[in-house]
Amino acid sequence: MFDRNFGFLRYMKGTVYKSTGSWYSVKAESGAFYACRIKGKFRLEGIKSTNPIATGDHVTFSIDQQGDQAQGVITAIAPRDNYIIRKSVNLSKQTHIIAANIDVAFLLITPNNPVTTTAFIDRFLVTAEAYHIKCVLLFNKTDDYDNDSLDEVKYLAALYRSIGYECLGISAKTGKNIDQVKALMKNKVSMFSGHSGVGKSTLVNALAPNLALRTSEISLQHAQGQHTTTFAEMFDLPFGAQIIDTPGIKGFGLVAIDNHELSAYFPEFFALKDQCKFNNCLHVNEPNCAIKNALEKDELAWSRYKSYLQIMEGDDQVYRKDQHQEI
Ligand SMILES: Nc1nc2c(ncn2[C@@H]2O[C@H](COP(=O)(O)OP(=O)(O)O)[C@@H](O)[C@H]2O)c(=O)[nH]1
Ligand SMILES: [Mg+2]
Ligand SMILES: [Zn+2]
Repeated sequence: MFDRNFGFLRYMKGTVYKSTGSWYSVKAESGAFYACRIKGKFRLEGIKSTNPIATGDHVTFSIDQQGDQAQGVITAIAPRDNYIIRKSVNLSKQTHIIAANIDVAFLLITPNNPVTTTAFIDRFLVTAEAYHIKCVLLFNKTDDYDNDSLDEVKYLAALYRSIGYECLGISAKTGKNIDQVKALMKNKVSMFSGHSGVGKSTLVNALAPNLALRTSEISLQHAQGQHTTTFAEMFDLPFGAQIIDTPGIKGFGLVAIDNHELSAYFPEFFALKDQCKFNNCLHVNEPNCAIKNALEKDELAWSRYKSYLQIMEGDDQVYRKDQHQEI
């Protein structure tokens, strides 16, 4: 194809590693990075977004050679497997896409220092399910567990494994099972989440020394300030994996979940719901509810049901409809 000046216009495919709002750093299949702009409008089905292209997006771009400086123009964006959002700071109806095409979300959990509750874990898993992102639970600081913590983590790992979630006990400090984390990350785009203090930075450091990520180092107050917009950034790790760093964000942005949709994001509830008497059963007050029957027989965990009710009743502040907040 020729451009106006009869020079060759090269089209290339690449992945967005960084976005600043007007410029994008795109890594081409060749491995070279190009600074790119957007040309034209990108309409994305169903999303009112302040930013049409985000870190993790797969794009097509053309190269415009201007002297020594090769500049790219993004001309197309591939359909996303998934994306995570947060509500835009100023424009109430708009959302900001933080990142796209995440293969695995790792949730770091510690029983103590800090405490990670099942309510928090379940809220995270529900959001990951709603976003169609695979989730792995990493119980960190195993080197530091007393007997009670060990029992609790064993119980939780068995519970979440029975639902279908991969669980791994690790120590970012001693390196225990870090190779298994690497194996889970290989050839994939990963994201790490969890409360402040669970060991995210220590883990990233164990995976890739010298890569100082900003993960959650910026306070929420700062990140929500008027002129600060959160931009995620992707990094290559030396063992053939990518990590998406989301400064100031400890989890996902929230999707609005309808009460009738909610049990679809609890896989073990979803597996039973066809056996409820009413096909629109919310599993709360209805008779002959398969989920409540299973709970009575201890075939389902009460902690999961409690989380389900909390999310449904909106006790959980962040789960109001039409709100997109971080968790
Ligand atoms: N004993 C122990 N301490 C850890 C481990 N991982 C992290 N820590 C400590 O936990 C604290 C918080 O870790 P950090 O990586 O900053 O957590 P972040 O806020 O999630 O990034 C630091 O004092 C770490 O040294 C671990 O596997 N074992
Ligand atoms: Mg940190
Ligand atoms: Zn039911």
